[in-house]
Amino acid sequence: MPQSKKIKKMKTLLKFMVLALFVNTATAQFTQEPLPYAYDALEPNIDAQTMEIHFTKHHAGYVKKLNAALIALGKENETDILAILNNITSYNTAVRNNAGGHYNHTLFWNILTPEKGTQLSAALAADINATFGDYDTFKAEFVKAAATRFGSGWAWLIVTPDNKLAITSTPNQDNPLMSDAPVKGTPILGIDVWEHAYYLKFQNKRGDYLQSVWEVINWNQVSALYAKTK
Ligand code: MN3
Repeated sequence: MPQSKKIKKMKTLLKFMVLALFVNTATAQFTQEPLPYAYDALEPNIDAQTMEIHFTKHHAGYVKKLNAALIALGKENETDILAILNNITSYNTAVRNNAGGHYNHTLFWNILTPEKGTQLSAALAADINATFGDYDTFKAEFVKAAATRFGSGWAWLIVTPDNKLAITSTPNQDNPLMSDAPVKGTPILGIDVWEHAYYLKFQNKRGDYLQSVWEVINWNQVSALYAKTK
């Protein structure tokens, strides 16, 4: 092989190596955990088509766009979603919306279950009674917060920094972990009230969706998050 051809070959190889290195560094890190149940597992409360679109299009889209937004900022090595949320005002809107979207949906999938008869722990039940009066009042206040959230957003049960339970709601993909949240705290329950969460089955009847989704909440998991947070 002539010398010039050898050099050309080496140059091409080098180009590929540099490209591979670049592609490797610019692959951001956030990924979707698998859904902990089948798309149709929450039927009839949440229909299979809604679950599938919600998981594979909406949530997947937030993850993809979060990674792209971090790469665009040269922050593709950031791997801690909580650190990002806690410092959200130092990022742009793309990171805000998509980091929120990723965190919120990951929580949402995990506090739902097809399992019947999950239970509030004694400690969480006692705190709910002490904070809201009784369980029915708690449910009514939560559903009201979710129903009256104007436009797209979320309703939350949180543990505040002073260790108290509180109900709050946020617009868009914001959440109470964000540094500029009006009511701050760690979510132990979050319900998605974006129309994409219910419109196929419930159309404009958000109230019917809220009653329905309430029946598939995993109270064991909410109680475990409460125990971990308190
Ligand atoms: Mn959603």
